[in-house]
Amino acid sequence: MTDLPAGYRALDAKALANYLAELKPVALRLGGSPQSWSIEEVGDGNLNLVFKVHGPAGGVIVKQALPYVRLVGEAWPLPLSRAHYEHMALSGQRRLTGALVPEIYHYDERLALIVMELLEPHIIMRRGMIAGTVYPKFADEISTFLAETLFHTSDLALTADVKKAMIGAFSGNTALCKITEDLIFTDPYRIAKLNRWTRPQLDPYAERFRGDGDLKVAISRLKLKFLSSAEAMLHGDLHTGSVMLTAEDTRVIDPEFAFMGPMGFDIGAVLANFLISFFSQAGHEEGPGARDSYREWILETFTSIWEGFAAKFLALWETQAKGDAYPSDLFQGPLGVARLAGERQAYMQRLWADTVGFAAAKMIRRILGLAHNIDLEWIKDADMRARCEARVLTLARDMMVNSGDYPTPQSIVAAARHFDQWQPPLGG
Ligand code: SR1
Ligand code: MG
Repeated sequence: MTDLPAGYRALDAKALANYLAELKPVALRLGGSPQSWSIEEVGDGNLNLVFKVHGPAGGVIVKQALPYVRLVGEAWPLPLSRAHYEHMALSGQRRLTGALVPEIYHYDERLALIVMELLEPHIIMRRGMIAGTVYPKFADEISTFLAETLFHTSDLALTADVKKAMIGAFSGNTALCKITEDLIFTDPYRIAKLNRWTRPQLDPYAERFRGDGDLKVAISRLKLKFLSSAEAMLHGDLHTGSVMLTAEDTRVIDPEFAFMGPMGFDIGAVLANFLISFFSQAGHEEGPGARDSYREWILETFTSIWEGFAAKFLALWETQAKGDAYPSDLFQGPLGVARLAGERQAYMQRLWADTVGFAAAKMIRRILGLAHNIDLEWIKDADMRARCEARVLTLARDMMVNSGDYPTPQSIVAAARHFDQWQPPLGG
């Protein structure tokens, strides 16, 4: 176990009530006396404690980091400092996107604890998509979140000194980055103790991926980019479990994996989870085809997320480029303006290619690695689940190795439709 800082203790409901009673603004928000508060531990993520607290006047969420990985237990220590990075990222995202992230009411570095806005009646997006719920505003809101957070923390918007200070500020979040480096970019492609998959059905896929030289080169290039490309402040774990929403309101939560990394990693995370959801629908629909219109919504939204992001990011670049990259002195006059416009298009194409690769990596890790998604895990029939998973794996492998075949979101949508009809061979 890592050494715990003086004063740290993991809180239970009673200790939390006593603690919150001393935080006057929070106690006021809850109203009544601590005895009248209901406190429920609701954490269903892989790492932390999460408490929902209701009082007669209102509610709050309290998130506390544990000194180990909750999913695995005390045998896997994890620094409490992740709460510091989460708090820093959440504050930055709030400043940049307003109400697209929850409001923070209190932060306690010693207890690695954040008190924040209770989001009700919001639910975790992944659960909503398993239930087949349409979120008409999501593409617009998540593309705004991505464009604002990525643009404004990049060299396009920041001067080099400010950007480097940000790199410094996030540079200590190494343990969380290491989780990603291992679980996403390495373990699924080798024999690793924590890997798991639907067995025996996917045994041939797991074995093939471990022996696939082209795939291992492709994932290693992506890992190098993740390790070395400090383009912007990333959320770092932007899957559909990190989004709480209603049809009207989207909030991005849980940025404890935040660091300065390649933009495509965040965008790819969102898109990967849409593809996983798309392929999982066969395992959730009442009968074949019953979720067809929902499938269409997923694919339309997939395209709109990238297109919305690209349009908003380019608009920010055209109007708010105050950073040290692409100095305006070098792009004066009609010729210079035209060159810069062409370069912006080339930049977006490169960013799209990164996004496709990172999305593929995120799809594969959820099927062959440690941490899986309930979109697929909740499919009880193992053969059905394995068929859905084999489709995800097969598209993801092609996206990663033959990324040039996927120059647009529409090209991925077409491939997704194709693979959704495919009857994959299974092992066992
Ligand atoms: C050991 S943590 C496993 C996963 O949970 C988080 O949500 C991240 O995705 C991480 O990779
Ligand atoms: Mg999380």
